[in-house]
Amino acid sequence: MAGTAVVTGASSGIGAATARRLAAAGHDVVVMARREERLTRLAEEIGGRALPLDVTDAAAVEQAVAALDRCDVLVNNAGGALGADPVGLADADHWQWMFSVNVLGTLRVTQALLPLLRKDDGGTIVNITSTAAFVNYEGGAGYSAAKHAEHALTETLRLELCGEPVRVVEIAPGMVATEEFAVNRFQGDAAKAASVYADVDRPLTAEDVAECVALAVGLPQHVNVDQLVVRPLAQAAQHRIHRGPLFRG
Ligand code: 8X3
Repeated sequence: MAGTAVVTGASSGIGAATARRLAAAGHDVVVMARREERLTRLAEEIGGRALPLDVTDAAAVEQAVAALDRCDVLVNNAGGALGADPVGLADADHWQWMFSVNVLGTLRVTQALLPLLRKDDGGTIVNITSTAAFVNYEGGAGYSAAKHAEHALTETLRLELCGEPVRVVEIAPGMVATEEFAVNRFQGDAAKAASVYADVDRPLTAEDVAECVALAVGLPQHVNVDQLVVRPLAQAAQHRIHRGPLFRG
Protein backbone atom coordinates (compact mmCIF):
# COMPACT_ATOMS: atom_id res chain seq x y z
CA MET A 1 0.00 0.00 0.00
CA ALA A 2 1.46 3.33 -1.11
CA GLY A 3 -0.37 5.19 1.67
CA THR A 4 -3.52 7.26 1.89
CA ALA A 5 -4.21 9.88 -0.75
CA VAL A 6 -6.95 12.48 -0.41
CA VAL A 7 -8.22 14.02 -3.65
CA THR A 8 -10.61 16.99 -3.68
CA GLY A 9 -12.95 17.88 -6.52
CA ALA A 10 -12.98 14.19 -7.32
CA SER A 11 -16.48 13.79 -8.72
CA SER A 12 -15.35 14.46 -12.31
CA GLY A 13 -12.51 15.55 -14.58
CA ILE A 14 -8.96 15.83 -13.30
CA GLY A 15 -9.98 14.93 -9.74
CA ALA A 16 -11.73 11.70 -10.71
CA ALA A 17 -8.91 10.73 -13.09
CA THR A 18 -6.33 11.42 -10.37
CA ALA A 19 -8.26 9.34 -7.84
CA ARG A 20 -8.33 6.43 -10.32
CA ARG A 21 -4.65 6.82 -11.17
CA LEU A 22 -3.49 6.97 -7.54
CA ALA A 23 -5.67 3.98 -6.67
CA ALA A 24 -4.02 2.09 -9.54
CA ALA A 25 -0.64 3.05 -8.09
CA GLY A 26 -1.64 1.36 -4.83
CA HIS A 27 -2.91 4.25 -2.74
CA ASP A 28 -5.85 3.99 -0.40
CA VAL A 29 -7.79 6.89 -1.93
CA VAL A 30 -10.21 9.17 -0.11
CA VAL A 31 -12.30 11.22 -2.50
CA MET A 32 -13.93 14.53 -1.62
CA ALA A 33 -16.50 16.54 -3.60
CA ARG A 34 -20.00 17.91 -3.23
CA ARG A 35 -21.90 15.44 -5.41
CA GLU A 36 -22.46 12.42 -3.20
CA GLU A 37 -23.81 9.99 -5.77
CA ARG A 38 -20.95 10.43 -8.24
CA LEU A 39 -18.45 10.32 -5.43
CA THR A 40 -19.83 7.13 -3.93
CA ARG A 41 -19.83 5.46 -7.34
CA LEU A 42 -16.19 6.43 -7.89
CA ALA A 43 -15.18 5.26 -4.42
CA GLU A 44 -16.83 1.89 -5.07
CA GLU A 45 -15.10 1.61 -8.45
CA ILE A 46 -11.61 2.22 -7.05
CA GLY A 47 -12.08 0.59 -3.67
CA GLY A 48 -11.67 3.92 -1.90
CA ARG A 49 -13.66 6.03 0.54
CA ALA A 50 -16.04 8.88 -0.22
CA LEU A 51 -16.28 11.98 1.96
CA PRO A 52 -18.97 14.17 0.40
CA LEU A 53 -18.39 17.81 1.29
CA ASP A 54 -18.01 21.33 0.01
CA VAL A 55 -14.39 22.45 0.44
CA THR A 56 -15.60 26.00 1.06
CA ASP A 57 -17.49 24.83 4.17
CA ALA A 58 -14.96 25.04 7.01
CA ALA A 59 -17.03 23.01 9.48
CA ALA A 60 -17.67 20.23 6.96
CA VAL A 61 -13.96 20.02 6.12
CA GLU A 62 -13.00 19.83 9.83
CA GLN A 63 -15.58 17.14 10.47
CA ALA A 64 -14.63 15.02 7.46
CA VAL A 65 -10.93 15.21 8.18
CA ALA A 66 -11.50 14.18 11.80
CA ALA A 67 -12.59 10.80 10.42
CA LEU A 68 -9.12 10.22 8.92
CA ASP A 69 -6.17 8.87 10.83
CA ARG A 70 -3.66 8.95 7.99
CA CYS A 71 -2.85 11.12 4.99
CA ASP A 72 0.29 10.68 2.91
CA VAL A 73 -0.77 12.63 -0.16
CA LEU A 74 -3.21 15.49 -0.56
CA VAL A 75 -4.25 16.59 -4.03
CA ASN A 76 -6.02 19.94 -3.91
CA ASN A 77 -7.88 19.84 -7.17
CA ALA A 78 -11.28 21.35 -6.32
CA GLY A 79 -11.67 24.55 -8.28
CA GLY A 80 -12.98 25.99 -11.47
CA ALA A 81 -13.80 29.06 -13.49
CA LEU A 82 -17.03 31.00 -13.66
CA GLY A 83 -17.55 33.55 -16.40
CA ALA A 84 -15.22 35.04 -18.99
CA ASP A 85 -16.36 38.65 -19.01
CA PRO A 86 -13.98 41.58 -19.32
CA VAL A 87 -13.14 43.29 -16.04
CA GLY A 88 -15.51 46.15 -16.83
CA LEU A 89 -18.46 43.77 -16.94
CA ALA A 90 -17.35 41.03 -14.56
CA ASP A 91 -19.74 39.60 -12.00
CA ALA A 92 -18.32 40.02 -8.49
CA ASP A 93 -20.28 36.99 -7.29
CA HIS A 94 -18.41 34.88 -9.84
CA TRP A 95 -15.11 36.23 -8.56
CA GLN A 96 -16.13 35.48 -5.00
CA TRP A 97 -17.03 31.88 -5.87
CA MET A 98 -13.75 31.37 -7.75
CA PHE A 99 -11.69 32.77 -4.88
CA SER A 100 -13.65 30.74 -2.39
CA VAL A 101 -13.27 27.36 -4.06
CA ASN A 102 -9.83 27.67 -5.68
CA VAL A 103 -8.04 29.52 -2.90
CA LEU A 104 -9.93 29.22 0.38
CA GLY A 105 -10.94 25.62 -0.36
CA THR A 106 -7.28 24.72 -0.88
CA LEU A 107 -6.35 26.63 2.28
CA ARG A 108 -9.00 24.93 4.42
CA VAL A 109 -8.31 21.36 3.32
CA THR A 110 -4.54 21.91 3.58
CA GLN A 111 -4.83 23.36 7.09
CA ALA A 112 -7.05 20.51 8.19
CA LEU A 113 -4.76 17.79 6.82
CA LEU A 114 -1.37 19.32 7.56
CA PRO A 115 -1.04 17.65 10.99
CA LEU A 116 -1.47 14.23 9.33
CA LEU A 117 0.83 15.10 6.41
CA ARG A 118 3.66 16.11 8.79
CA LYS A 119 4.70 12.48 9.23
CA ASP A 120 8.24 11.41 10.03
CA ASP A 121 8.53 9.65 6.66
CA GLY A 122 7.04 12.61 4.81
CA GLY A 123 3.87 13.73 3.13
CA THR A 124 3.04 15.31 -0.21
CA ILE A 125 0.72 18.16 -1.12
CA VAL A 126 -0.11 18.59 -4.81
CA ASN A 127 -1.99 21.72 -5.79
CA ILE A 128 -3.58 21.73 -9.23
CA THR A 129 -3.39 25.35 -10.33
CA SER A 130 -3.37 26.37 -14.00
CA THR A 131 -1.26 28.16 -16.56
CA ALA A 132 -3.64 31.01 -15.65
CA ALA A 133 -1.68 31.15 -12.38
CA PHE A 134 1.17 32.80 -14.33
CA VAL A 135 -0.33 34.39 -17.43
CA ASN A 136 -3.33 36.66 -17.81
CA TYR A 137 -5.70 36.76 -20.73
CA GLU A 138 -8.69 38.82 -21.80
CA GLY A 139 -11.82 37.74 -19.99
CA GLY A 140 -9.83 35.65 -17.55
CA ALA A 141 -9.09 38.13 -14.77
CA GLY A 142 -11.24 36.54 -12.08
CA TYR A 143 -9.99 33.02 -12.73
CA SER A 144 -6.39 34.18 -13.19
CA ALA A 145 -6.54 36.20 -9.97
CA ALA A 146 -7.75 33.16 -8.07
CA LYS A 147 -5.15 30.88 -9.65
CA HIS A 148 -2.36 33.44 -9.07
CA ALA A 149 -3.44 33.43 -5.41
CA GLU A 150 -3.44 29.63 -5.26
CA HIS A 151 0.05 29.68 -6.76
CA ALA A 152 1.14 32.19 -4.08
CA LEU A 153 -0.29 29.95 -1.38
CA THR A 154 1.58 26.96 -2.82
CA GLU A 155 4.93 28.69 -3.11
CA THR A 156 4.63 30.23 0.35
CA LEU A 157 3.71 26.90 1.92
CA ARG A 158 6.79 25.29 0.34
CA LEU A 159 8.96 27.99 1.90
CA GLU A 160 7.29 27.64 5.28
CA LEU A 161 7.66 23.85 5.31
CA CYS A 162 11.33 23.95 4.33
CA GLY A 163 13.13 21.74 6.85
CA GLU A 164 10.22 19.32 7.18
CA PRO A 165 9.74 16.19 5.05
CA VAL A 166 6.61 17.51 3.35
CA ARG A 167 6.72 18.06 -0.41
CA VAL A 168 4.69 20.87 -1.94
CA VAL A 169 4.08 20.37 -5.66
CA GLU A 170 2.29 22.63 -8.10
CA ILE A 171 0.90 21.22 -11.32
CA ALA A 172 -0.24 23.90 -13.73
CA PRO A 173 -2.19 22.56 -16.70
CA GLY A 174 -2.98 24.55 -19.81
CA MET A 175 -5.81 23.52 -22.10
CA VAL A 176 -7.51 20.43 -20.71
CA ALA A 177 -10.74 19.25 -22.32
CA THR A 178 -12.89 17.83 -19.54
CA GLU A 179 -16.61 17.20 -19.47
CA GLU A 180 -17.33 20.12 -17.16
CA PHE A 181 -14.66 22.86 -16.91
CA ALA A 182 -15.68 25.02 -19.86
CA VAL A 183 -19.38 24.15 -19.63
CA ASN A 184 -19.39 25.34 -16.02
CA ARG A 185 -17.43 28.44 -16.94
CA PHE A 186 -20.00 29.37 -19.58
CA GLN A 187 -22.86 28.29 -17.33
CA GLY A 188 -24.19 25.50 -19.50
CA ASP A 189 -23.56 27.08 -22.90
CA ALA A 190 -22.23 23.95 -24.61
CA ALA A 191 -21.52 25.67 -27.94
CA LYS A 192 -19.38 28.34 -26.28
CA ALA A 193 -17.62 25.68 -24.25
CA ALA A 194 -16.92 23.59 -27.35
CA SER A 195 -15.47 26.62 -29.17
CA VAL A 196 -12.62 26.74 -26.64
CA TYR A 197 -11.29 23.46 -27.99
CA ALA A 198 -12.43 23.91 -31.60
CA ASP A 199 -10.05 22.25 -34.07
CA VAL A 200 -7.39 21.74 -31.42
CA ASP A 201 -5.72 18.46 -32.24
CA ARG A 202 -5.68 16.62 -28.92
CA PRO A 203 -6.10 19.01 -26.01
CA LEU A 204 -4.90 17.50 -22.73
CA THR A 205 -7.24 15.04 -21.06
CA ALA A 206 -7.94 14.65 -17.37
CA GLU A 207 -5.94 11.41 -17.54
CA ASP A 208 -2.89 13.27 -18.90
CA VAL A 209 -2.90 15.54 -15.85
CA ALA A 210 -3.51 12.60 -13.52
CA GLU A 211 -0.40 11.00 -15.02
CA CYS A 212 1.60 14.11 -14.09
CA VAL A 213 0.28 13.92 -10.52
CA ALA A 214 1.24 10.25 -10.30
CA LEU A 215 4.70 11.05 -11.68
CA ALA A 216 5.36 13.77 -9.09
CA VAL A 217 3.93 11.69 -6.24
CA GLY A 218 5.77 8.53 -7.31
CA LEU A 219 9.24 10.09 -7.29
CA PRO A 220 11.37 9.45 -4.21
CA GLN A 221 10.34 11.59 -1.23
CA HIS A 222 13.47 13.76 -1.46
CA VAL A 223 12.50 14.85 -5.00
CA ASN A 224 10.14 17.83 -5.05
CA VAL A 225 8.62 18.84 -8.36
CA ASP A 226 8.13 22.51 -7.49
CA GLN A 227 6.18 23.38 -10.58
CA LEU A 228 5.10 21.33 -13.53
CA VAL A 229 3.58 23.33 -16.38
CA VAL A 230 1.85 21.02 -18.82
CA ARG A 231 0.12 21.99 -22.05
CA PRO A 232 -1.07 20.14 -25.11
CA LEU A 233 1.45 20.20 -27.93
CA ALA A 234 -0.93 22.40 -29.92
CA GLN A 235 -0.72 25.16 -27.27
CA ALA A 236 2.72 26.77 -27.29
CA ALA A 237 1.59 29.57 -24.95
CA GLN A 238 -1.66 30.87 -23.50
CA HIS A 239 -2.44 32.84 -26.66
CA ARG A 240 -0.60 30.67 -29.15
CA ILE A 241 -2.87 27.80 -30.03
CA HIS A 242 -2.65 25.84 -33.24
CA ARG A 243 -6.11 24.93 -34.55
CA GLY A 244 -5.95 22.26 -37.20
CA PRO A 245 -4.28 18.93 -37.71
CA LEU A 246 -1.02 18.52 -35.88
CA PHE A 247 0.25 15.08 -36.63
CA ARG A 248 0.91 13.92 -40.17
CA GLY A 249 -0.02 10.39 -41.03
C1 8X3 B 1 -7.49 26.25 -17.47
C2 8X3 B 1 -6.56 26.92 -18.39
O1 8X3 B 1 -6.40 28.63 -20.27
O2 8X3 B 1 -8.63 28.03 -19.56
O3 8X3 B 1 -6.99 26.17 -16.19
O4 8X3 B 1 -7.25 29.41 -18.17
S1 8X3 B 1 -7.24 28.32 -19.11
